[in-house]
Amino acid sequence: MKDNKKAIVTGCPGQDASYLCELLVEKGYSVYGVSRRSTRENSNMLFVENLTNNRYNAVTMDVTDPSGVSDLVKNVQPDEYYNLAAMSHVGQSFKEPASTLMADGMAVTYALEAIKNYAPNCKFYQASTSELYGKVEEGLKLDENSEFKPRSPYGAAKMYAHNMVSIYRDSYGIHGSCGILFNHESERRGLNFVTRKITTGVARVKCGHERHVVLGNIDAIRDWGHARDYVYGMWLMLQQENPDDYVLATGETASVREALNYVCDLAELNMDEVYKINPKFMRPAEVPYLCGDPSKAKKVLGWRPQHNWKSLLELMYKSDYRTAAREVYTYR
Ligand code: G4F
Repeated sequence: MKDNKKAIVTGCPGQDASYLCELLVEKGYSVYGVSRRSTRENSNMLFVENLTNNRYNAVTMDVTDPSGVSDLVKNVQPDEYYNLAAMSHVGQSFKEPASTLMADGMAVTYALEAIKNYAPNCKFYQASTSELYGKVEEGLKLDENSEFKPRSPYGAAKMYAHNMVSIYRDSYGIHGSCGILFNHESERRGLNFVTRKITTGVARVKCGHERHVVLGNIDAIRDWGHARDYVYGMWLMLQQENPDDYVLATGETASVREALNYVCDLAELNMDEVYKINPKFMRPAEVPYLCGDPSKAKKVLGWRPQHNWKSLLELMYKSDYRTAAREVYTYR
């Protein structure tokens, strides 16, 4: 690797950026970690900033501000740009469809324009998503050639971004790659995503802090892997000579119900006594089933996920249990 490669990483308060920044600093990059002022206090961000000393540069910027994005690219002259900033909660995107389009769609065009104009050799990674596929037949394993039919404002905005990367690749020769990532979770996952709601919720019930875990559609089926494995896949994509799109997934599925049951078993609790359903967590349109086929990433990138949904949930539950056990008892 050339001396002191430079990378811009957006979405720095998030789970994925925290793992990616750690990886890049470890590999000797100078990292410019972008976050909005309002999200700087997030614990993942502070964790990264503390850990990474002088190779990590915290940048406060909004990715929906085109002049901020182009100034950053012009000044930094990055070798790699990882676009992880997004309004990433699918359910919430129904409540704020227009701002989701700005953050998850338009911001990608601003980044691509900045790269085209000021750093045309910079390699670009776009966080695409399995939400692009929408409602598919159960049992199908989805790959890079499967049809995209998004069912949420989030999915639609991400589809626009996905198409723009391919357009800039074909039209201007930009090295832009999209990772079509299936659900990826970790001990750092936001508390409003279902795996973390389950692991933290069950841990809190076990410790007596709460009575129930309250969920929405527990019949949904997902392909869950560990975020640390997936950010390594992002990095691998940008080390290739040619840009391309890759599915990252485990190829295994479980329903939300199975995930909950598994975590309740770990906690030695009876699932039926632990959960409640609240329709407020149901979505206007659901994606009932998603399972990925990561064959291309395995073959071309040599990528292998180290975790499946069970080992992932076990790590998450143990971490959340340690936290809950330290908390003062609040419920009886
Ligand atoms: O954990 P989730 O909110 O993840 P979702 O919607 O699949 O999206 C995540 O993965 C995508 C990759 O495919 C990313 F692009 C996206 O940014 C995000 O990271 O929900 C998973 C499933 C859904 O079917 C949801 O309806 O769990 C169901 N669910 C049931 N009860 C719930 C709940 N989801 C949430 N967030 N909260 C619940 O109480």
